[in-house]
Amino acid sequence: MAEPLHFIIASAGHVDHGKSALVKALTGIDPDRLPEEKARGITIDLGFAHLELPASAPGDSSFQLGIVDVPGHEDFVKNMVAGVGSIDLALFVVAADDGWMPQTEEHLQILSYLGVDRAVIALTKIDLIQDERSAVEAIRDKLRNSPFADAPIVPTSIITGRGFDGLKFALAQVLAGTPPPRNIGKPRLPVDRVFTLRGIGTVVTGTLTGGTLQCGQSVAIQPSGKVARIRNIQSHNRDVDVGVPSTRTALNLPDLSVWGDIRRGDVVTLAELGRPSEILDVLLEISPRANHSFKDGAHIRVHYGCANVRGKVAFLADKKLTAGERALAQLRLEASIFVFAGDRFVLRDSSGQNTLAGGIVLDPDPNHKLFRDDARVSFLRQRAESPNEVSSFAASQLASEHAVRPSRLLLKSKFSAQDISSAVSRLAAEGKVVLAGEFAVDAATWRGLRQRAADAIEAQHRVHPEQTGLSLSDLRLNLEADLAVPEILEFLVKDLCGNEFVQVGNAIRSVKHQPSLPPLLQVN
Ligand SMILES: Nc1nc2c(ncn2[C@@H]2O[C@H](COP(=O)(O)OP(=O)(O)OP(=O)(O)O)[C@@H](O)[C@H]2O)c(=O)[nH]1
Ligand SMILES: [Mg+2]
Repeated sequence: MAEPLHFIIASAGHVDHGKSALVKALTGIDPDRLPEEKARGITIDLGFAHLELPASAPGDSSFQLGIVDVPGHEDFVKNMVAGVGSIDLALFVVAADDGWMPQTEEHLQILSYLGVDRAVIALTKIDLIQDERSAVEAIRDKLRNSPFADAPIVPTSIITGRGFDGLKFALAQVLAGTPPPRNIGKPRLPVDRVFTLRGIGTVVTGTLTGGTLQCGQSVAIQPSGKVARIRNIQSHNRDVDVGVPSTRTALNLPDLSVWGDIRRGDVVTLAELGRPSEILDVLLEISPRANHSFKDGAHIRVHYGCANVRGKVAFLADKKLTAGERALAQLRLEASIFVFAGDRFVLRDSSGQNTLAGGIVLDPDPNHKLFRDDARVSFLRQRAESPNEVSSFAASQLASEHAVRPSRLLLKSKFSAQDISSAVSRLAAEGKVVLAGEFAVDAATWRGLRQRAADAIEAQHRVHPEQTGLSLSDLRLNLEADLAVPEILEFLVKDLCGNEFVQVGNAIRSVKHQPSLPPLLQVN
């Protein structure tokens, strides 16, 4: 029997369309847990449940699903966005009697911005209408030109019990074609709840992605950088030694206080995965379905993971972005955030009323001053063209940083160390990168260094023909300003000595050079 596969799904859709009732009917768990939610009959904050689904075909894996139930009310869209940051599939809900409504559309756009391209559509409250065919057709029509255009639509009713088996079957079918969650050795858990339990201490929950976390392990809390040790891990209410990707995960972090040490929106990760940033270079897009534009310099709120921060947009070239357009931009934030290259985010207006755009991080650690520099622009264009291409990311990083240890390359990215080192080997085989000991050096940088070294040696021969050549210490002095890392000089010398040059003791000379007296001292 194959191991069960873990996936995270989230409900989405307009207020009162039956999302929480559906989650309860599917799982037996009421996701509305706050007294105020019970009193008002609406969801305010995220709710959670879990479900096991049998395999869709004999011999296949079964599924363990973590379910996030989101609020549909327009006042709580920010909570909705916090719930759908790391999901594999949307349980997209439209009430048959009410049809397509404003937050149905807004949630659809948010999901597309975050790259969620799989869904099962539940046409709820089917007991309240007569003309089922027209209702299904109307939804299909609205889904046209969206990532969910071909998603199954399943009519359901909590009154008659109709549709739940069909819904589970549809979920299993779509998930059977969904790539299993990736373990790239870079665990991140965006925190969605923080609480304290008597005798246990601080507990945080979230959806773990990108890697595993273990009991006893030391973790970093970003953006503060605080360090803590995991005492205990639970997944779906069971103690586990190791938390795995795409599972709802609770971590007991007794070293931290709920008063100030950790809060919703923080990310639990590993200290070696880098620092947070306040400036991001990004590719922005406005959905072709949107009915607004926005301008250079706009004040916005960036929603990523379970957090949001205020900031300002600076477009690279454009002055205005309208529906269906994309643009390179820089986000300048009021607080630092921990994101990776390749992460997706949503921009909402600063008052939190409207969803404006979405985007993908191209560089989480850009140089603020170089934003409009030509080399920088081509770097960003290259990444924007293929945001999932590890080779293109590695090549552009090397072109910009010149020489990097492969183990430090693209640390804050969604590529595994293995993906990155294979990409570097490929680039080396193609002659785009030179491997110099522990460093990978951009080939153009290497050629430049080689040329400058050759020029310096030839100049030495001209000025001091009586000497053996240029001493290695003088060569180092000559190249100091251009050597991205001093350690690569040794490899440069080896490379030079491969053909036109030769090392003699502590000096390097051209193979053609024969020491002779300077012209002034030569006697005819
Ligand atoms: N007749 C009928 N009523 C339903 C059905 N599903 C849900 N309801 C009712 O619709 C109302 C809203 O249901 P909820 O599940 O709270 O809706 P929701 O989408 O979670 O709402 P928010 O979370 O606030 O956005 C409740 O009174 C439910 O009993 C259904 O299939 N048929
Ligand atoms: Mg609800």
